[in-house]
Amino acid sequence: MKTMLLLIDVTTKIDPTDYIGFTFFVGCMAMMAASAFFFLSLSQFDRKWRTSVLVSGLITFIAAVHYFYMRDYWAVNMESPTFFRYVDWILTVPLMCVEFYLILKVAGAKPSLMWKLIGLSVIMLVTGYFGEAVYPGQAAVWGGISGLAYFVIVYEIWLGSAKKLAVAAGGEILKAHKILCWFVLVGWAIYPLGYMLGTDGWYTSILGTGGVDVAYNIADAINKIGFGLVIYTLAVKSQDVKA
Ligand SMILES: *C/C=C(C)/C=C/C=C(C)/C=C/C1=C(C)CCCC1(C)C
Repeated sequence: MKTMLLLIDVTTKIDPTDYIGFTFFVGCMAMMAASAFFFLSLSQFDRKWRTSVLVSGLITFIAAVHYFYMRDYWAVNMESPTFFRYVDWILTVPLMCVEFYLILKVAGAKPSLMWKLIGLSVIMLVTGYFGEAVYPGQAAVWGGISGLAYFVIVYEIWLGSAKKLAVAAGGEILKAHKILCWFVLVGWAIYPLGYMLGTDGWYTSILGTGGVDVAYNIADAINKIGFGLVIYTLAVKSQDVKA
């Protein structure tokens, strides 16, 4: 009974000036549309690329489900759905690390590279969650630790062993790797910015507060859908070369 009332509430009362709620709705639809696109395109790819495109679809699909809950949560409580946000990330960010591994496999990437990136991303997200939700009084410290893990990921893909494998693979794979690297350097950098807008620390006097959900929602759309499209394009191009 209680759930029913809540649902009625959500569908009837959305403030027309609630632009944050708007980005939750658009995010939800964009993630759903992207998932349909990736899943329905699967049959056109051969086995080598199918897994990569499938993972792209899983990333946007997992996000779509979380956005469905997050937009409800926001509409009812008018506060950041931090818990759902981090559950989404802890599933999707490691999958993005898997994508790096999958496209570099042709150049001989080992599972150890994948686990290293996954491990770093988990450290980045767990410490971020501590700062944002568990120990908000020490948000700057936890954010700093999280930022270090993020920095190591950036180093690994831009200059470390992942980069060497991409160069060894060459061609379309190197091109795609480079674009994904830019996503991680620029697109992912929106998240620490959002974090600083949503927590208190030395940065608060400079940046002010608010807008954290808009930052996260925009970043998610860019990174999850954009990332998937890079993989999709790589699969299409690699297939053309073969035909
Ligand atoms: C689809 C979701 C993605 C790509 C999420 C990425 C999240 C991050 C790169 C988060 C990074 C953070 C920092 C680097 C420091 C502050 C805490 C975080 C977790 C917001």
